Amino acid sequence: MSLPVIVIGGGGHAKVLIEALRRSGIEVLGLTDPDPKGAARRIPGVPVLGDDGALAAHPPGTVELVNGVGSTGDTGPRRAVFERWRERGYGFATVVHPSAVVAPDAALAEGAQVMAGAVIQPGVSVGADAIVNTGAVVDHDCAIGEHAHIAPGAVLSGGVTVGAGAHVGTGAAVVQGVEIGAGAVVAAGAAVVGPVAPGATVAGVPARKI
Ligand code: JB2
Repeated sequence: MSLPVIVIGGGGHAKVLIEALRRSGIEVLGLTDPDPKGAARRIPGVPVLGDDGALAAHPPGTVELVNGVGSTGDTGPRRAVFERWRERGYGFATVVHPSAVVAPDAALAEGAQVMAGAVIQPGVSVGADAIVNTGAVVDHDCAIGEHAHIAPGAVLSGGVTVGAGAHVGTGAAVVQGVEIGAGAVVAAGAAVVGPVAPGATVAGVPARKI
């Protein structure tokens, strides 16, 4: 049986995760946020345990954490949350919305999050703490690095590699076999037809460095 979970963060991403967790029958003990009152307003119906100090009452092994801090380009703050609590011995639950289609041989690492309506085809690997967000399509044999974010509606054709911490924006399309470097940002709606260097930002159709 899976452990109950605590969600770190009380914003938009946390709200979406809590819906996925509840639909999956996973017990959500509550969430933490540096602004507990604001979080309670934003996400009604979920116990707000306080700021992250509240985790002291829930030691590693008694709960799993869910990283509710999302990202819109800079994946650093999200990565920092994952690494901080991992170092203190906590494990992170892998979250898959029941409406997602995930091939049986796809490999989802610790803390990976696959949101409603996403499709993950055979041979795909999704790294630790990475997000495949609402309605994104990840076709066969793609490799998504840790902490990367494939935003809602983005489409990766077969064999695409996304480096650690990279962000593929909402509705972007990436042709087959392309490599997107670590920390790169693909703007929303871009069409990526060639490699993207680590740390680069690309936008447009076809996508060019900006
Ligand atoms: O260290 C932390 C921490 N840092 C930020 N610990 C805890 N417990 N909470 C933290 N937070 C909290 O995360 C902030 O106080 C804030 O309440 C929340 C972030 O909320 P926000 O709505 O600004 O962003 P988000 O990360 O939930 O969502 C972004 O990324 C998603 C993937 C949004 O832009 C969404 O539109 C997007 N879908």
